[in-house]
Amino acid sequence: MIFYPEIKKYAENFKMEGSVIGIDKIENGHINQTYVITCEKADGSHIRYILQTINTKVFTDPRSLMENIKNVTDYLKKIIAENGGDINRETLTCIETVNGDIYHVDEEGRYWRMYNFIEGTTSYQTVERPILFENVAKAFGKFQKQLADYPAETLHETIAKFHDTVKRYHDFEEAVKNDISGRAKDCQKEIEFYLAHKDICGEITSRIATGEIPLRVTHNDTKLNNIMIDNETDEGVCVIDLDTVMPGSALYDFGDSIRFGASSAAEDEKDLSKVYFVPELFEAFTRGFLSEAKDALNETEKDFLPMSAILMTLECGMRFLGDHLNGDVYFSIHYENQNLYRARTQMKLVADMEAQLEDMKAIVAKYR
Ligand code: ADP
Ligand code: GN1
Ligand code: MG
Repeated sequence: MIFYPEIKKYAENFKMEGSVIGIDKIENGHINQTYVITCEKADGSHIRYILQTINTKVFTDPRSLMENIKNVTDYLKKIIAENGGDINRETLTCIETVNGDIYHVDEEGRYWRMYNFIEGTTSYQTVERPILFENVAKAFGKFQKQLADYPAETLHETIAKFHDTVKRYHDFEEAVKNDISGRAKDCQKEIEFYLAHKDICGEITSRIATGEIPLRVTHNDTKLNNIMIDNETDEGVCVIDLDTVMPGSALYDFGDSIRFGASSAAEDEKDLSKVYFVPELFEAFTRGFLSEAKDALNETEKDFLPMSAILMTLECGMRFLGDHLNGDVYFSIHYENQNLYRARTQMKLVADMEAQLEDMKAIVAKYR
């Protein structure tokens, strides 16, 4: 365990049990800074917490964001308790500050928050076994069901037009046009690929506009490492990273999970021969998701499940490439050109899924 001594004083603003004996950093998220705080209690036992700084470049209204998370997790606790579940494990708990607040603002204006650590679980970076992915699908499907009656009008929109793929396309075009980092000349092939997909960007948004696809309370960032999976049972225990819970389409959650989880390789794999769409994983996820969500979804939503996977992957790829062109200002990178590598894997996956669209539709037909 590496101790980050400068972090201790921020942790100590929260009501923890025991005293801090260790601090680790978790590097797998692209947005927030995440630390694991280990405390020792008077009886010698240990308890862990998650301490995060909220990325205020991405979430410009952290107060509203934390209000959403507090209200959503309190609501989930009620539903979980009614169903005989474990409220301390099946959803996040916001730990209060010593002043009774849900976040702490430090001397530099950074926002900190603390959650309970979900013990006995793992957040996976790739699907190691198909059953894991089927269970993840069930957990995300269940999450949507639990929030089906949540008063959506009380939720703040933490990032406007988050999955508006048409807007994302225009942002990407801007990044290409401005080329502020001078990198466009080295990624012409990639730029052309994304620009050539303009026509499909509106497939979901246009149907939300007509009401064919309804808005629901959704998670909007359903990647595999945003769910904690039980080490013993492989069940999806707790959906985390609730920053983007807001009104959206169920298709965003389905599509984004496929984007990340139905890939053979890591999101930034450099060797594209190792990156391909895995239909068996698509099937496992579809089976799990529809087993939970089938009755709640309408026919148009079911029709567009395969397309949502293409669109969410395309959108994320445009965001990665746009960020590369903008000089890596949004997604954390750990080495040079990481966003370009990420954009390339998304291209490969989009192309694979386009080639297999009919097969994907046949899989959905089996379970819908
Ligand atoms: P980001 O927005 O940067 O992705 P996350 O909230 O997803 O931040 O946290 C990053 C990682 O930290 C997660 O992928 C997971 O591995 C771990 N993590 C976050 N919250 C918890 C928690 N409550 N218990 C255990 N691990 C957690
Ligand atoms: C970010 O926060 P994290 O790492 O779970 C991003 C998602 C992207 C994802 C790509 C708020 O998710 O939208 O799909 O990276 N989150 C935000 O890996 O922009
Ligand atoms: Mg995350």
